[in-house]
Amino acid sequence: MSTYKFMTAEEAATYVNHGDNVGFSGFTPAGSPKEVPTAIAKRAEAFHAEGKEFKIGVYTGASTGDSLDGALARANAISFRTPYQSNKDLRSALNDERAPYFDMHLSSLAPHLRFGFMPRPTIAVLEACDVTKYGEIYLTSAVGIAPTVANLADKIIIELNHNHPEALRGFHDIFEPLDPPHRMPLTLMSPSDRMGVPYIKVDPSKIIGIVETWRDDEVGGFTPTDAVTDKIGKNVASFLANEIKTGRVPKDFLPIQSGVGNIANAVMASLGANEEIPSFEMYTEVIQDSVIDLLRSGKISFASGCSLTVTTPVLKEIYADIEFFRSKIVLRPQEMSNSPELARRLGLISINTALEADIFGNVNSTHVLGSKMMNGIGGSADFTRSAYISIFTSPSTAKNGKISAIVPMVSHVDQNEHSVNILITEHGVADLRGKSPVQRAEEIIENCVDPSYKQILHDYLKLSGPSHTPTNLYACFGMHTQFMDSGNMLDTKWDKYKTTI
Ligand code: 0RQ
Repeated sequence: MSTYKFMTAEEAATYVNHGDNVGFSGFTPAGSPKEVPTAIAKRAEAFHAEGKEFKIGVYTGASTGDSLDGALARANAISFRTPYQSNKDLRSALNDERAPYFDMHLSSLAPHLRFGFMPRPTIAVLEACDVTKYGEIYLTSAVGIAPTVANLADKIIIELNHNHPEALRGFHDIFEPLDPPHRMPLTLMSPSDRMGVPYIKVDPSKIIGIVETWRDDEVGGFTPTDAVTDKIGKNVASFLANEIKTGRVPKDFLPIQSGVGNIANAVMASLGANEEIPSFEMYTEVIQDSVIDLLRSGKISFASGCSLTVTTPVLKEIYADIEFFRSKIVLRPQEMSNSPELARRLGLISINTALEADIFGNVNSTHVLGSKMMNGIGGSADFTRSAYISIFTSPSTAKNGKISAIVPMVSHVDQNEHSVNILITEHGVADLRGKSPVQRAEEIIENCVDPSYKQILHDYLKLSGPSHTPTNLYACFGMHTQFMDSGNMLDTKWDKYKTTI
């Protein structure tokens, strides 16, 4: 360690210049650098005050904390951003076209950087709990794309975060595959297998400086479970318990992947509480608070993820009991945690969240009214397309019932009807497997749609004559346009549209 130069975040930021592309560690606010990006944002503001340009391209694992995405967005310092975000100021910036954003599958980012599909990150800023003089970097609460950007960059800045204990060494399984045509199989046969090493190894001469910090991850809390999210969680759990009973899912169960957010957190709590679901493993990207409770109770026996996206009190509890968790958690690069090859081999049950779904089973998880980006597709499609069973959950309505989450046609497609197996709302479960579009529409309207919208959707189906997928191109966005006009989809009337019978 003494071989490296310790410096302030402000000094480290002077190595970052206008036009640079910077790769940051982290996945969600977990493991994302905090001091250096904030200092880069201040540097950008100083340049802008002098009338000079200063913008950088930003690569990270997924979303980050406010000290990275928020600070850079507010400083108007982002020339390009990928692959996922969830910060309100960055969301405004990209929706106002002030920060070009490329929403992409998380498993694809590291290989696409290596392939040269996007500009090479020349500087890497990595949060670490330890660095050896041999250039072995031990990461903190997430991995993300850190191994790839560390290898591709010419210069590496380490944020040494003393809030993460050196005892975290050993929690990571770092492996970077070769690229085609030399790619070999990822050899994991179960979520707890390992195939890499616990550190990133770089040429120590690339490490230009170490910035010390004691700042916590900026993981937000969760909205407490309410009647709707609780019912969604219970519906997921009883659906899966029934799949075990019928033999469609093996009786000792399969590994679970679960998405981000309040609903995902509630779903995991319900799975934990259902006595018909046996103890299970997770092979997922984000390990949230509810997973930690279930690891403690033994309901989850092992969790493989890309990040420990837990609130600060929960992270402190993990660190206080780190030897208990050592044999139960592994953190991997997103190229492994989100690998479609592994999702298919391990037989994952994927559970992700939709903003809206249509009556045929297409899912939109990213765009409000087709145009405003919420967060991004994240890893949802990495898992959905390759899962043993792919499940999407959503409350049946949003905005106090003025929006139906089930519509005639989604206003943006993230997952298509060919990949979505099961749709679950607080009202029930639609099993789309093996059903024609018309049968799927009946299943979804009957089981998932809020009662106040059932007739509107049944009537929509009558606007089209017999066809494989009865779509009326005049009316398919009628519920959306009604919301834009009156602020309530319940006002939708179909008689103003031409029928296509
Ligand atoms: O807005 O808070 O202003 O009321 O959308 O909804 O209920 O808080 O849901 O926190 O579970 O997030 C899809 C965004 C859900 C998330 C999404 C409004 C609603 C509310 C959020 P308000 P909730 P959650 C793993 C896998 C994509 C990536 C993914 C996500 C807000 O799960 O980003 O799955 N998923 N990755 O009111 C307009 C609709 C709406 C709507 C809800 N139909 N129209 N607004 N809202 N439905 C993770 C990673 O890959 C890192």
